[in-house]
Amino acid sequence: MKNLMLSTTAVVALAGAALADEVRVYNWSDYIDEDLLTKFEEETGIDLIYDVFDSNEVLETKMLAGSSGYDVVVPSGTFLQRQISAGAFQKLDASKLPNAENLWDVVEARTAQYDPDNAYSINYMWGTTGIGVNVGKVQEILGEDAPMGSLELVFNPENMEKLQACGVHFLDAPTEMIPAALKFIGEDPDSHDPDVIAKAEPILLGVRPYVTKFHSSEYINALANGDICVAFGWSGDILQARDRAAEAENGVEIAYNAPSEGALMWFDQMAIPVDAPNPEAAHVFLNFIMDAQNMAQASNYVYYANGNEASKEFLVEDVIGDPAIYPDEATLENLYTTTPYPAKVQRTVTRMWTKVKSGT
Ligand code: SPD
Repeated sequence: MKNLMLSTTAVVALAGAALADEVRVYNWSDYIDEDLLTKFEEETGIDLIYDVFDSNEVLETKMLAGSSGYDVVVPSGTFLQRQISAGAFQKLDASKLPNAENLWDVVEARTAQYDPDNAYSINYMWGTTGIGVNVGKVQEILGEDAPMGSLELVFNPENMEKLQACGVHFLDAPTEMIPAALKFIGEDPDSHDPDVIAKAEPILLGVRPYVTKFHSSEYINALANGDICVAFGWSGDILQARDRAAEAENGVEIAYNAPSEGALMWFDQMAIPVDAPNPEAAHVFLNFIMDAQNMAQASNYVYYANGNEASKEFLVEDVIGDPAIYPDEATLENLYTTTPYPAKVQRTVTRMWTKVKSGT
């Protein structure tokens, strides 16, 4: 009788158990409910080694060098596309992923632009890049009508000069910050034309003196603790900062706004490296993640939308009902996506970013 109660995940796990007793996963920081990791080990009997990163560039360096030692990694769509072309991933074995029936065709249609037929990846989470504010502090400095939902807040030097006193973090992510600066001046954020991309440099250098730090994960606690008042960061991370501040009852009110001028929409995809030590266990992990209740538990914890339609009935109202997480039609129309830069343009972008960060 007991066997009859086994979930699909456990059945698939047992089938692969002889080959798979360890899985190594490399995911973004602050991106999962750790109870799910324990649940995976208990349900499948597979040991899980879970490491984190906060930069696509760091992950890409490992993927392109090979022999990362990881079984599952999570690049964003544009990076995934380039890494697929470089031969970094293996095709998924659909026969080992019965929970793929839970996936959401609307998201699959969008992720197919990076991974045709979604042959190499499944969507984990998706979100937007925008502005996190400490509402009280920003209004104290810029007044009640502070442009908290506009790129004016972070790219207009007059605002940034005033905000530097309370602290501003920018993502250390050139492929996000440069498109945002281009959007601010009305240029195509997905331009691959070096002459257009060059227009982002004076915008970024103009506010550089007022940026406290370029970092892609510290801003969560820094916002929550009141150590900074503005972060240009990722939607769910800023919403997690909002909750951490509320839990601490420290009087800090954090809000997230997708910029009114338009926000980047991105997709983080789980994929199996071509040289994964344990692809069997990797498939078991992906199938576990695609379980509707597991996926809902992850989204309910990290405040990011996921690509799993069946999970929606298990999402709490604070998540499924928040247009900052699950955008309504009007919000969706104001989101843009980007495509990978060709190698030569990428080098230009990397050089520009080094210059911006050093402030010279
Ligand atoms: N803390 C998790 C943040 C995940 C952000 N994903 C990166 C998206 C890049 N476009």
